[in-house]
Amino acid sequence: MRYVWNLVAIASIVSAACPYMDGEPALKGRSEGSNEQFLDQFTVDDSDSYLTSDVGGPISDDHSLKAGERGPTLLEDFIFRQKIQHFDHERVPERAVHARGAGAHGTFTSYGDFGNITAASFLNSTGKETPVFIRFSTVAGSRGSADSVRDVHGFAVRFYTDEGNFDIVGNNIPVFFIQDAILFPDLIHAVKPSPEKEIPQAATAHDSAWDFFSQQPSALHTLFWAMSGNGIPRSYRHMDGFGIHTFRFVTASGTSQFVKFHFKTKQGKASLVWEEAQILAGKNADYHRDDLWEAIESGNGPEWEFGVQIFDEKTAESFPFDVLDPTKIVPEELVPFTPLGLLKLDRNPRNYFAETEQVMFQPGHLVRGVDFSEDPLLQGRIYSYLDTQLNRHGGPNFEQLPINRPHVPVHNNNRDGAGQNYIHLNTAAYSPNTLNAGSPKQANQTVGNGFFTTPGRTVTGNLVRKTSPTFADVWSQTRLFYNSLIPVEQQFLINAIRFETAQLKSSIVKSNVLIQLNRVSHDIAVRVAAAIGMTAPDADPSFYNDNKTAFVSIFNTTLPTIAGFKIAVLASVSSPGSLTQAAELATAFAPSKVTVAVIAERLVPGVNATYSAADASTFDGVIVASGAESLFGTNATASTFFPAGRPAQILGDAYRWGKPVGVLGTASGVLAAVGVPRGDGVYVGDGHATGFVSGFEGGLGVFKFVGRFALDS
Ligand code: HDD
Repeated sequence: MRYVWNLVAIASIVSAACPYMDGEPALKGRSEGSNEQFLDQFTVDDSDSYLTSDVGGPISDDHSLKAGERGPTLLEDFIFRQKIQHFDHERVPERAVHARGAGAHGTFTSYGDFGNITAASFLNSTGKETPVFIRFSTVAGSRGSADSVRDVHGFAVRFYTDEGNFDIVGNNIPVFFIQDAILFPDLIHAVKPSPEKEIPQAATAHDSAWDFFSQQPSALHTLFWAMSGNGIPRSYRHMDGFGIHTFRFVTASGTSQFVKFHFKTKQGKASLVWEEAQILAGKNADYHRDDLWEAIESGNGPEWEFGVQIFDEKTAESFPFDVLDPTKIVPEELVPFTPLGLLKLDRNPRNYFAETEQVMFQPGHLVRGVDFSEDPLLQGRIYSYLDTQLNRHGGPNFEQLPINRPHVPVHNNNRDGAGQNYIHLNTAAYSPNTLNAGSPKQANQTVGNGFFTTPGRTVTGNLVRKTSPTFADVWSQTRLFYNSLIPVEQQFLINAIRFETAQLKSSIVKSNVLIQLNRVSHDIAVRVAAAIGMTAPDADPSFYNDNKTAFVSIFNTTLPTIAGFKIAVLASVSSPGSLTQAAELATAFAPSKVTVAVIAERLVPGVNATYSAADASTFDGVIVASGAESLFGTNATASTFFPAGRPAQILGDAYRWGKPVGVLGTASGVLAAVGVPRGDGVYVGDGHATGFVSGFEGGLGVFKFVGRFALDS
């Protein structure tokens, strides 16, 4: 038997767990290593081992202990009881929100020494590396729901800094639905499936959600972002992340400024279209987690530039909105983005439960140099996350789980509790003490490099249960967002609202929705009303503005990289030439890190998937190889290997969903057969890959050919 916690690993666990051992703490400086190195000490390798009980003795557990071969199982069968009991307790409560998600490890590298704006140590020198773990998620769905549902997406980042863990628990949308944390249970109850039927899963296309949105119009701005392409990103890699609230950066000497945290994707922002996202939810419910996993495994780990919008409190007072209101962005025209470093994900978790499921983020995980603002949504979150972790873990020691442990030693007087891992040697677990020479000592701004609240941060006021009047205008920035989209994005947004509101049963809710939409734009209200058999209220120009901001549109850019994209080459086993050409295409696309999946009727060498399994929604582009044309059009050969018309459907869907499509050599005739007109994003090659490939790569960078989508006249 070999239980592979080797002696070195055990020694480091012991020293990690015993912060009061003689000499320097063993983990000091470990944050310079990767998360992988840190977590190595907790891994279990079962190779070449015998099965043991939970307490280490070798056993066999493939039969229960019975009184006779046909007899009952005996109470003395501790092996049976241990195995079944552990199984019975395998699940922990899923997250109350953001239950569905995927995570990965990586590294943050600081661009410089930013000591002039923050005392945060992970930003104090050029090239300084800090391990990170990010978990992406959707909000409303259960743990087993589909990745491509329409939703706000979580973007939670943990920096394992050398002064403790710092979490930014953000979203891919820079604003939030409500302005006061006390409304969060109301928001979530309205959005989650109905209590009696638990329907619909992971969707807001139901009455209670829109009842809440229209009664609580602070939700409109976030709702508009979610109904746009931001609600259905191409992948986790293709979305930005935002800290949303205003925070403070504080320097070592105590001067502070407001900051907004941003993570800007280096892959470019890209979005699915709605029908494609819906079909994808059935064809590959794990699409986003697959994409992230594959990108990292193939060496194309995604990157984000981390930075802030930084401004002093006096400047904030000049803005026509309140920066403490989480339903507002600070347009980059007012305060530009200051890049601080690069974040790269490069390692997948080795155990989903231990790492991704047990990571427990908290907005209250702050480090020296960062402070809260008075945003009432943020204030409430500081409580809720700690509380929910207690519920999920069943006790207060969840910070000791490997994925949650800081990479620096923990010294405090918190003691005991379920699942206590540490063997504390200090018997004077209180402060002040003399029996342990006063340790652990209090650390603050000047002593011990401690966390400190911004000096001079003052608040005054009467106790009130009210929203600040400075939070009252919830329509102007909703309209600012809408104005800043290109026409096809505006159309998608309107179509999304049409799709959702057409499923509402209550005409009162529908008319309340129209009242609110009309305060954003009369045009939107009219266009939605037309789809749901209602009449829009009269225009109210007192609400309207023509302002625009850059950086919010998704569809008007070309992606900076297509690495990690996947295209389908449609081939036929009855045309060996088409398979050869597919293989040539795979080689030709390899330098741009685009993967080719060869699709054919059946699996033979060189074919990656069958027509019955393949679907256009899972590919970023589709090419028909020369020789595969017999599978298309009215004379297509019937086959028992796939549903009738599937090859044509893959090509046609790809075109309808705005993807680049291509045909080579003798397959060029299939365009007409499938009803795909020649035009932007339709590539026709003479039978050879060369010039064709670079054109097609350009099409992948365009990603969505927006001219193919209809606009309201
Ligand atoms: Fe929250 C999870 C993001 C408001 C209460 N939230 C959670 C996660 C993300 C966010 C990304 C998943 C973290 C992970 O991957 O483990 N939440 C936000 C953002 C908000 C926000 C960006 C507004 C700006 N949340 C918010 C409020 C409350 C909560 C106002 C309660 C008062 N959120 C929770 C929670 C969760 C959570 C119930 C569920 C699981 C967890 O905390 O760890 O406590």
